[in-house]
Amino acid sequence: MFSPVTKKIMNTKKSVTYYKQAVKLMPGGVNSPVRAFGAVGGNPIFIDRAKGSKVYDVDGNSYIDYVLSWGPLILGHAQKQVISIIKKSLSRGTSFGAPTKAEVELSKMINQAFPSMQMMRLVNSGTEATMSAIRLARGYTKKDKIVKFSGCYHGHNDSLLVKAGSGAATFGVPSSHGIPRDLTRGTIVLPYNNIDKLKSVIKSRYKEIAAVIVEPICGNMGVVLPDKGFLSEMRKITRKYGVLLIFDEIITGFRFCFGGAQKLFKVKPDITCLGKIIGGGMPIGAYGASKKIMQHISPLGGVYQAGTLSGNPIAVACGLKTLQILREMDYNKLNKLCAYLCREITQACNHHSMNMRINRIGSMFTLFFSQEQVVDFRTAYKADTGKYAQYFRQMLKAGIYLPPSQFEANFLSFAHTEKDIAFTIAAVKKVLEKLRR
Ligand code: KE4
Repeated sequence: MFSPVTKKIMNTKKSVTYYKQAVKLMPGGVNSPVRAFGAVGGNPIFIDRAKGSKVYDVDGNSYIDYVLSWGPLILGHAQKQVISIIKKSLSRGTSFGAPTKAEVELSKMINQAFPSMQMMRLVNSGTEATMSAIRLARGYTKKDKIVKFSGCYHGHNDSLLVKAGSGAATFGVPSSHGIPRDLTRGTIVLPYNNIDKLKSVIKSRYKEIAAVIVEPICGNMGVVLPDKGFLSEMRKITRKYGVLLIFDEIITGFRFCFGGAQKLFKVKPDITCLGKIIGGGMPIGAYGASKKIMQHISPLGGVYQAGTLSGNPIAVACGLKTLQILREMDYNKLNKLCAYLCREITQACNHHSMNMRINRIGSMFTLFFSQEQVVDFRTAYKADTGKYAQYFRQMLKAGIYLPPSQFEANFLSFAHTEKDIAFTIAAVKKVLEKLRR
């Protein structure tokens, strides 16, 4: 393989040692598949600690971090006030299994930013949030079918780990072993950004369809933006035919404003799912809707959902402090810094006549190794993942920690400095020079 372009990473011997032990104990040596570096090759580095925009591996190497734990660390790692509130909260106990004041405060804060969430439930992960939202939609409408879009990921719920089956608009096929076909038959998978297809399926099958679930801005096929009118037309057709609209804002919630895509695009979903940033790096998820819909959730209604650690005091304290700080932050400054980085990367790509595309919104972006505009899963899938893997490995050696998959989003935090961005741009230029040869 290429020699390091900017020798920054001394060695990763301890990561290799831990990895050899880890693979004997955990599938792939990890607790979530994408962390295994399967898509980019090589062994994962083991992180020892993090601060601000950087992570430090067990061998003492430092990396500018664009993964940020897949989105939650928008304030940067180990933010002083956040750590202090966690310590304070810890001293009062870790979990009570009973309601607390902080859950009221966090729910109020979320409701201020997401008025469509008149009522909500705090849960422990994004997967739990979307799983509960689907069950709520089915219970509320008394209908069973769910529409999702290929390339959108909503966590590992059986009903949603589905790929387009033959005759895509008929029923979905499990995209994982261990899921009975009966659990995916109720899921219709359509192409993202194809409003005509969605309209025709809803017009013909609205009597069976409980809800449409969508990442209003995709992060899980890489960043893919909704075409102009896609979300507003989706809202119109679902409202007209009595189909609920679920926005999965687990990535987008509080990512580019003190609200979500529903605020940016002025499209109000029936149910919203949140996660990641609202926990500030601690395990959390949330789903919410109008009072009328949420009244169907137990103990008020017949849709059951529960959780031992739901609304956990430490996670809630961390999330509440994160949102309190975010409410005062200048998102424009962060978004502009990301725009500058992406402009410079684009210029570097053009300089080297590299076939690459960048999709960006706010402080999240994906660099696709593709000459084609990426507007859905079909076009995303054409990207040169082999080239991405080389780019990833060279950038890692240069001290830049990118998502270990072409089909993920890069994130900036408020802790990323202009110096970090300049260092990153210099590394990109050197790596692209190398890749061109
Ligand atoms: P969790 O269950 O992982 O907290 O959330 C699932 C989920 C739901 N909806 C969206 C839009 C998501 O992006 C996610 C999780 N995102 C992935 C990364 N794209 C988490 C990383 C991982 O799986 O390790």
